[in-house]
Amino acid sequence: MTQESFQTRLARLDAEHKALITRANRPDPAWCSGVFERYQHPVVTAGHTPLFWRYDLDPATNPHLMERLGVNGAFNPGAIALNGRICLMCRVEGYDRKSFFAVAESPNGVDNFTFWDYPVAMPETDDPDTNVYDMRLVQHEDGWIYGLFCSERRDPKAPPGDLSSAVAQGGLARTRDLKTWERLPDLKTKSPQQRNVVLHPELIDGQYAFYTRPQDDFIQAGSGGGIGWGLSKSMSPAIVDDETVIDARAYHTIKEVKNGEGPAPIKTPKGWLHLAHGVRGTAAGLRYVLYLYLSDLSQPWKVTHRPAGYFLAPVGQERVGDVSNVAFCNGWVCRANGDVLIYYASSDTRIHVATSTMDRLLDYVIHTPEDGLRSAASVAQRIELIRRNLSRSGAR
Ligand code: M1P
Repeated sequence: MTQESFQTRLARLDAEHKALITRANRPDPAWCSGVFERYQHPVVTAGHTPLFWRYDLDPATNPHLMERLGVNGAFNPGAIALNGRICLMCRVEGYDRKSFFAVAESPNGVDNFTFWDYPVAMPETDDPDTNVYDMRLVQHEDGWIYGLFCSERRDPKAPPGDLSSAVAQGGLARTRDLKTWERLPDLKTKSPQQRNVVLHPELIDGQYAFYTRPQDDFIQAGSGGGIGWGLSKSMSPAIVDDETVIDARAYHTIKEVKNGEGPAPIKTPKGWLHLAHGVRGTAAGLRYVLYLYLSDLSQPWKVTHRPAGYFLAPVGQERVGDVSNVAFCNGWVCRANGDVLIYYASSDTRIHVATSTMDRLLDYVIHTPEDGLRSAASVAQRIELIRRNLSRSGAR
């Protein structure tokens, strides 16, 4: 077989990469829920990572221009507006299955995402992480930008032949610029496992407040009842002695197997707006969807509104990927004009944006009825809606 020359192949790869990262992205006209817009293309994929991260570009050491350090996926990003740009702290996963953090920035938040030249070199603790992922970026009122992420290590209690059992803990770090990071000790709680740990952006009675996800096992929530809440006197070390479940799992709902706080909640005039993921079991495996809830402004641990069901579920090609049937979100940005950019990943593979406004999201969260937890209650809700619609003059 004839092979392209090094230079021809490099020029082609370069052109394809440039075309991908500069491709315009518009709302998908076929999607019309009224709650949010979906977009035609993912905003960040493995293909967006620079060629110089993946290929040795020296013809002397890589004459076949082989992809030596491939990238498998880019997903589950934290998000923040910084210096007028939208920055996504992406979970980039190499072919070697290790995840790391890297910033992709865009001028408008919907296209033209470009990775910074270098990924984040996150400092380790004395007990090095095997894998780090799913960073929440929180601009805290104390002035720091905190990064909260899952730090995963092999279970020290696993028998020698068990190379899968792992322990997940809440990794913590802080920065001013997303480039230089100070690693803090992992969050301490009484739960054997922690994932989806999020920092509340404001102090509560002078203490740091955490959303947690107490869990018995690496995958299974076990006795872990849902999204927890707890306070710590400091961030270094951060110690939560008491976790109270504020958003519980429930039988036959979208969050019956487990749930987890997404990004840090957004402060609105009506309360704290939260985005979370819920997981249910199906014959085809777990299904991850996103939901919203609202909590009290001065007592954020008190949930005031819980719309039933999901707000966003994976559709079409989003349903397929390394871990199929997953929508996951740990990053969103609320602009000063009330526009909200929601960065969700599909199937642990790629990143999408959904756009909405604070007004629409509050309308959705406040006026969508709660889950009645029984078919009969759901039918009653629907009949009530149908009656109101049909009794309107002009209705059919
Ligand atoms: O594979 C789906 C998700 O699984 C985990 O989320 P959770 O802890 O809620 O089960 C995480 O590994 C997440 O990164 C992943 O997207």
